[in-house]
Order: sequence, then C-alpha cells, then structure tokens
Amino acid sequence: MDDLRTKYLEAIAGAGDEAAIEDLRVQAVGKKGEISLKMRELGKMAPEERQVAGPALNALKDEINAALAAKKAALADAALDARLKDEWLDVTLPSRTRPAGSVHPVSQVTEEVTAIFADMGFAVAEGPQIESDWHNFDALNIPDHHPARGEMDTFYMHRAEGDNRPPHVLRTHTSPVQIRAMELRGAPLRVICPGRVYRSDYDQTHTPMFHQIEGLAIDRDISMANLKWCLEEFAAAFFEVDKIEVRFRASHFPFTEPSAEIDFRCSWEGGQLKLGEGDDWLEAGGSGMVHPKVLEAGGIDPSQWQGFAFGLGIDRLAMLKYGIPDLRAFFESDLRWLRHYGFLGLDQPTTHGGLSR
Ligand code: 2NL
Repeated sequence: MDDLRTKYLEAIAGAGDEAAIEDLRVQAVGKKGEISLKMRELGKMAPEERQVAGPALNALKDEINAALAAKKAALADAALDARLKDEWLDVTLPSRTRPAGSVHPVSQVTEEVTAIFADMGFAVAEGPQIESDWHNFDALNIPDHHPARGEMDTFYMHRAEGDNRPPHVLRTHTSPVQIRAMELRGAPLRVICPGRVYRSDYDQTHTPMFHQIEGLAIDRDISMANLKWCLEEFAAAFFEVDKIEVRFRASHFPFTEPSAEIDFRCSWEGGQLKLGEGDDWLEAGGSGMVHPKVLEAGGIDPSQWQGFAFGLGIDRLAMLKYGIPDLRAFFESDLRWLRHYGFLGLDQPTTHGGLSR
C-alpha cells in the first residue's frame, strides 16, 4: 500500500495537464483502477486482516482523490495565469486617436454664426452657386447699368452661340437664396443664408471666392430696432463677451432702404483686438430695411409686410475671432496652416455647449 501511495502521489505531482490527471484518476481510483481492485480483494480476506486493510485502503483512496483535486486546481490556476499574461489590454490607451483631418476656420465660423441665429429662430437656407441674373441682380433692384453687373466684378457663365438669353452668373452674394426663400415660403419669414460667393477680384484683402452670411426677417411690423437687437445679440455671442455696442452708419444698397453699415465697438490696444470696449469701431457688414421692390420680386406684398436684412463676411469674422492675419492663406490648402488653425470635428458649436472649444 505504501508503494501504491508513493507511486501515485509522485505521478500526480509530476502531471503536466488536466488530461494526465484524468489518466491517473482512472488508473488509481477508476472502476477498474488499481486501488478499486485492491478493495474488491477485501471480501476474500480474513476479518482481522480486513479490519486493518479496509480503513487503510479507504484512507489511501481519499488521499489520492484529494491530491488529484489539488493538482487539478493548481493546473487550472497556472493556466489562468498564463492566459492573463498573454491576453492583456492596456485600458489607459486613448480610445480615439486624433483624426488626421481638421475643420477649416471658415466651416467652424459658419457653424458658429448659424448656431447663434438658429437660436433666435432663423432657419438655414441654401441655394445654387450658379444663379440666374434675375435672382442675383434684377430681383434685388440692381439696375442693368449698375457697375456690380460689369465683367470687372461678376463671373458670367458661357452661353451657346446664338443663345441670346441672359447668361447665368456665379452668385456675387447670398441674397438670391433669400429671394428664393421668399418665393418658396412667403411671409412671415426668418432665414439665414451662409455660403460661397464669387467676385472677379484678387489682392491682399480680396479672393475671387469668399464666404458670406446673410439674414432676412419679414413680419408685419418689424423694424431697424429689431435688427439692431439681433446684431447685438449675435456679436456678444460670437465674440464670447457679455455685451457689444452696435453702431449704424448711413449707407446705400439698391436692395435696402434705409441702409446702414454695421460697426461693433472695439479697442485695438497694442495690436490686440478686444470687442465690446474701447473707442474704436470695427466694420462688420451691411444692413437695412428690405426695399419694397425686393419684397415684390419675392412675391411678398409690401403694403402688408416689411423686413430687415443684413450681410456679414464669414472670412473676415474668422480672421478677427481667431487672429488669422492673411486672407489668401484660407484658400491655399497648406496642410501646416490647416493643422495650425483647424478645429477638431468632434465638438459641434452650439450656444449652450460653447462655440469655439
Ligand atoms: C455687406 C452688405 C447686405 C443685404 C446684404 C439683403 C437681401 C435681401 C434683401 C435685402 Cl433678399 N437685403 N441683403 C442687405 C444689406 C446689406 O450686405 O456688406 N455684406 C458683407
């Protein structure tokens, strides 16, 4: 019995895996195992002999079973340790790597301005960049002889030989989008129209394609006072300060009467622009009350309705807010410039969540 004990305990200690343990179990204590066979011999023994051998055999069986279970558990622990060592995951790694692309300042500012006016109840409208000259000029009360219509300022599309209809143009402002909104939706109306516009001009401060955002609000008794409030709300939200004073300067546009240039109060101390304080004024755009002829062109009765309109330059707003000195760099697709001035695409600007994070 001592020989059996030594044999199996040593074999169990040396077993390399669960299959070896199972083999040993069958060999030792299985139905036809060595110890089970020995137990069967108890019946042939003399009672005195059996009284000694029986408990001893039972004790040996228990000891071997315990050794088998302990070895099995030890092997399972070792297997788990090996798996844990092998299959690891670094939970401190960033879940998202920084995207290779970035949001262009023009897109960022378009989103910011749009979000501010959307909060004031303006719907966003878009339209074609290739426009009929009627939508781009006639409907806006811009006469045939007006210098804006000249080849010096406007890009004209090609017409086939013998086709005498007026050629289409690359829109010179986003106003035609508002004419289309009037035609389509009627009054009352509140729309904001951001987009690309084109003029034949190229120097330090002009590019042949640039970005504008125009707003239009039409109602029964809307006034310049409502316009001024909207612009003040816009300026404070956009430049992320408590309050900005807006100044109207008398001006002239064919599509508004009266017309006013929009200025924001600012200071330029030490070359640093600060909005809402100081004794300087920043030119921000143009505005006015929509000309009755323009309302009529949009299919709206000027004896029943009136409205204000304004136009702002998106590129200029982007330069001012984000301290970008050179306009032409906006459109050169220089990757180093885009990485430097670009924004992460994961945070959309909202007035409640923050505009420029
Ligand atoms: C500027 C001037 C302005 C408008 C745009 C407008 C549109 C319609 C009717 C009347 Cl449909 N007006 N737009 C009005 C005044 C000025 O833009 O300097 N923009 C950068």
